[in-house]
Amino acid sequence: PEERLYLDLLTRVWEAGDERRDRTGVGTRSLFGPTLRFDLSGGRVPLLTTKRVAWKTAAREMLWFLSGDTNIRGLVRQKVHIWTDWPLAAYVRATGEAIDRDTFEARILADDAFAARWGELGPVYGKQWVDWPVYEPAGDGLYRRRAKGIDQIAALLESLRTNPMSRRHIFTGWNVAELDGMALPPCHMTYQYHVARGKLSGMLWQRSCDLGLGFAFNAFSAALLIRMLAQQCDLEPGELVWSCGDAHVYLNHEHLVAEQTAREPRAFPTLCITRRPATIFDYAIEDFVVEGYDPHPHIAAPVAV
Ligand code: DHF
Ligand code: TMP
Repeated sequence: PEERLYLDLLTRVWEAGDERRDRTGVGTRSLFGPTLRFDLSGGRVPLLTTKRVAWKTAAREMLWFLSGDTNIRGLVRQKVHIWTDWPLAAYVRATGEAIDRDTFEARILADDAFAARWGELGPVYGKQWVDWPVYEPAGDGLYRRRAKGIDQIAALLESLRTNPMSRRHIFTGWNVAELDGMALPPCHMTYQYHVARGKLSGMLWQRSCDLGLGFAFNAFSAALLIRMLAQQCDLEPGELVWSCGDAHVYLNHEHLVAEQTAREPRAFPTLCITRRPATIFDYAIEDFVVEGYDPHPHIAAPVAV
């Protein structure tokens, strides 16, 4: 099974990676520049089978990106907790208040002003993808922000439809001028697409990957997005090419590496999209069905904040 590519990378990074202190203080072993390719034909998606992956959580996150939302409230409402730790850490840093995750999330849900102040991740993925800010001259050497920014996703679909052979099917979250305001600078930062023989392939450039936690989500999400885009352009799915800068394993994920690499990978499942929504922005979680997913049990691992 194709999952071997991932398991081999996990092993290689763990055994041969450069051990270093990282931003989080946890420590990682890291290798630079791996590329993995996954075949999406027949509806197959790279959803890991050597541990159960919460693919609906990843799909909800992708829909949240496409909605342009950057506040965790929209995720917490759907019981998606994967982004809570960063606003929570900012809150604790700013106020010194000892508050647990559940209480923090409850306040995000209950209190509009609290959510607006503390649930915001800054101009991260969703903002840059569908509303990249544009400034225009307002006279006297001043610039004013245009009410509506650039919708990179709509522009991408337009270019896929009208000029499929283009080498410019790209969108990116890496807005250099706005990195400072983001809770985390984008990890899955640049996406490029390619049309050949009626198939849509996609490449994800990920600057930094937590192989034990983030990878499972990132690979599935990137494949899901290719599938949605392909459906919207009447193309068949081609390949996902995943290219990474710093590919690392956190030192406190040793148990995950040992357990997961000891397991026998199974065939990847298939993803069925049960409806054709009017636009890329109209998908709902109910539209996605994963078939033939038979994973080994989940392996819990701490996330480095
Ligand atoms: N920081 C680090 N250190 N690693 C990450 O993977 C990461 N990912 C981010 C933000 N910052 C990050 C956003 N994506 C989980 C998965 C993806 C994600 C953040 C967190 C996570 O905790 N996954 C667990 C639980 C999943 C669940 O809630 O169901 C897992 O076991 O997959
Ligand atoms: P960094 O900004 O110092 O690179 O830290 C970000 C960490 O989060 C790093 O371990 C990579 C990980 N990460 C992923 O692997 N995938 C993701 O989608 C996100 C948001 C983060």
